[in-house]
Amino acid sequence: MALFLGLDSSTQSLSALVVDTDAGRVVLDRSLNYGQALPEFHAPHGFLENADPAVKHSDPLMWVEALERLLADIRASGFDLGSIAGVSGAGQQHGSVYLRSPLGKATFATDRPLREQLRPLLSRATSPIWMDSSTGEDCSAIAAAVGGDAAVTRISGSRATPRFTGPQIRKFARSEPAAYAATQEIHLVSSFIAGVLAGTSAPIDFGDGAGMNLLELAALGWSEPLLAATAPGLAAKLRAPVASTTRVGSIAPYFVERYGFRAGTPVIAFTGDNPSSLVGMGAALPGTAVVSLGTSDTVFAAMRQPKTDPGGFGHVFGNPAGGFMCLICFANGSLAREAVAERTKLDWPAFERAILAETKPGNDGNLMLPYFVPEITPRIARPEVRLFGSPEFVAWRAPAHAARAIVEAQALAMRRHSAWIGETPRTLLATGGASKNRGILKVLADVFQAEVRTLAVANSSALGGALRAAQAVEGRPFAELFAPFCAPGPERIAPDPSVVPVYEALAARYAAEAEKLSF
Ligand code: XUL
Repeated sequence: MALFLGLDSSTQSLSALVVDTDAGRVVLDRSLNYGQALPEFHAPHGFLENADPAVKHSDPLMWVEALERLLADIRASGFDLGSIAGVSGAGQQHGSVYLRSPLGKATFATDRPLREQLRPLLSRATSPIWMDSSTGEDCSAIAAAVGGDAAVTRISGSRATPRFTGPQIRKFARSEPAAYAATQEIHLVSSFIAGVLAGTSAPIDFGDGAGMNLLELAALGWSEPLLAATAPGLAAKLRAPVASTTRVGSIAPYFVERYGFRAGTPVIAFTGDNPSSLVGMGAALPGTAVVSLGTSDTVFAAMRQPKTDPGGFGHVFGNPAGGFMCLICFANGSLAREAVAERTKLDWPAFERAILAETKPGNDGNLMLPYFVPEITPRIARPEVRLFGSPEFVAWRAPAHAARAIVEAQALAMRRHSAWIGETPRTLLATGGASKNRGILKVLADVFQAEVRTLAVANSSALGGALRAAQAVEGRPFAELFAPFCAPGPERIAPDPSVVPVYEALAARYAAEAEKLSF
């Protein structure tokens, strides 16, 4: 029996998943929701309230307390953590933790909770997370200092992006210079949790490190010009980034004593939740793209070359299995689908029927621009919903056409903004809540002209952590691990080749209208 633990410290919850690689089975899958389990941290959705809607911070001690609570729950359930042969995991991307002395220098007494012992180490009480968009000024300054957006993209794989860590560090350094000067070590959520587990200053991996606007992709090291454009003395506060397969240490004595881990259990570098999901979906080899249909929608895929998006929307991150991955994030995902369902009074079965049985590809020329909230891709500053087509449709009196219109617009946006990758995926793996909806999957298949399949995996990011630990410790190739854990279900949703001309025409109309709104 070979058991490996994967953790996913995400925005709203912490998940733990254990795989038995000999048996090819998931033997434990548990989550803890911060809002429900830790009300004392006043973060019902994982982040703290702020008068400024652009500011989104979390308490990093909440993530640590969640770790302790979840491990305690697992132990109390009778699961022997001493049987774990390796640990890895993931964190929500871009969020950062600021320490006044390195984690590696701290020793933790086993008779007091970690949150108490870590509190004095924080040089910034709260952590900006990926939902924060308050750094527009810092993005402009970083871009200007290194020669413009194109230069930042060429170096780091993304243009200066408000939620990315570099602009967040810059804002901290200019608004709280004394606290910044007192900071000796800066972590991402991923390296912070790995460091706490291993009792060491765990380095940041290439997967998550690429979401900082600080990593030079070509050299896989911190970029001198970007460090200089971001904040003074930053290089000294970051450890050199490492490959995601790196063993960062062994489980700290604290966790051996308190939770029964075996002394010496290897801790493998943690990565970002999306790079980890790429592994957990079995999509770490080029040729398969993942469409994740969640609160926001994301499209990601492994890449053969670290190619950047000339349009400035896509990101390039390190692929934990080696090489690179791309990711494109759309803010109007489920939120927008829900808004249309509500407005048309269609429940989900009716929404699915509307697409599959009551309308046809191209939607009789009806088109929607569905920006119910400000959009990241394309950049739309204010909510903006526009309808073009028949008078009935434009007046919101054609519910079935409205259902197809939102989904076609989303699929067309995904296709348009992932075209820069330069590879037409043969298969799309769909995940997330809305991937249960056959109508949405059929539109994706037709628009992308790719077969769409779904997986049974729910916690793909935690699963990715467990598989990465197994790969690093046992040396098993990923392909061997993917077979039992990431096999797609039997259903295959095939594209209809006869609709290609219809979607070529609609894609052109969608692009022209979206262009008029974006900045
Ligand atoms: C990706 C991103 C989000 C977070 C969510 O760039 O910002 O997907 O990783 O946890």
